[in-house]
Amino acid sequence: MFTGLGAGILGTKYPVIQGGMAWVSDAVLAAAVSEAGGLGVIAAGNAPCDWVKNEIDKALQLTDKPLGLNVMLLSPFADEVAKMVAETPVKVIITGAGNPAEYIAMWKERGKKVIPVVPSTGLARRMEKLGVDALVAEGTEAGGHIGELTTMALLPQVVDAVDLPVFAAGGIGDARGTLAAWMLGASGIQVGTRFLLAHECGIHPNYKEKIIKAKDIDSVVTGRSTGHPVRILKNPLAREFMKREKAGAPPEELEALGSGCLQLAACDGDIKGGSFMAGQIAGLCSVEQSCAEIIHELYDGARELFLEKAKELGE
Ligand code: TUI
Repeated sequence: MFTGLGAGILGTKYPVIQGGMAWVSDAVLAAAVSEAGGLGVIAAGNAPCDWVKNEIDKALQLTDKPLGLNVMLLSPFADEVAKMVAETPVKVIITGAGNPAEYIAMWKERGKKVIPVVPSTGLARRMEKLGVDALVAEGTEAGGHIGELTTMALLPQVVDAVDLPVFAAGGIGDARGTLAAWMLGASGIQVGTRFLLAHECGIHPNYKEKIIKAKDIDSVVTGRSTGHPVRILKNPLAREFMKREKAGAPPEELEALGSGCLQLAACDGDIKGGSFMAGQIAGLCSVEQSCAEIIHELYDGARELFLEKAKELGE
């Protein structure tokens, strides 16, 4: 078990990572989060390497604070992106949706901080042996591509399994969630859904509206049958996907149905045909704020809450 805050490893003021959300986390959002003292993260998602390089260059013009890149390992461009980012000034590399083993030595040789997202203690231990700097333990409450375990169950088990800083992700949307993560042993947090409502987040207004209107039970998990479970908000696309999945549609048909739909949601605001990825905590996210306000509420709010609780328990 590692104790202490994770801001040191990130080189940031706050141990708060902005989740790398495909088609959402671009240069503007990432730079705004970094300027506000968190770790801004550009999401490579499924995008071509040139697009990712361009976003990195843009973000470096907007901030001189530490920046991260999320490498989505299921992407057809993952290998190219992994090699490209090694040669940039990006300080932190976060990986998702797979095992980054083959890239870790290359990134470490280039002085990068490497932080894989893990859905289990097994992968956490394997990553520690390969010399990563920290982990993100992401529970199934998260939006997008997810694992099986809840944050509540996964986080303390990962914390006990390794001697590395662990950032908690999945279901964290306010000061209470941040404090709960600390209490479970996290050194920091990764937050996605709440940043969808940041003023600096350039997604289509329809996407923001869907988050604001979302209730606790408004997300569903599609794609379990294809081996790529993805949490999205309910809409006609989600219902069609579930209908075909239930009817036993082949994985290729389902993959084809889902392909490109995240872009339709984030860029075009296609209410019916878009894939609106969001975590279960969307029901709690209802105000649009600046990145600085969000980080302040999460981090300083958790500190205040801790002092209040300690007083309450001491009485
Ligand atoms: O990666 C994410 N969330 C994402 S990626 C994404 S883009 C996408 N679009 C369509 C289909 C699939 C992806 C949207 N949201 N979160 C991090 C995360 N990583 N969640 C789960 C995992 C994970 C799963 C298995 C990490 C490692 C892993 O390892 C398996 C192995 O090989 O051991």
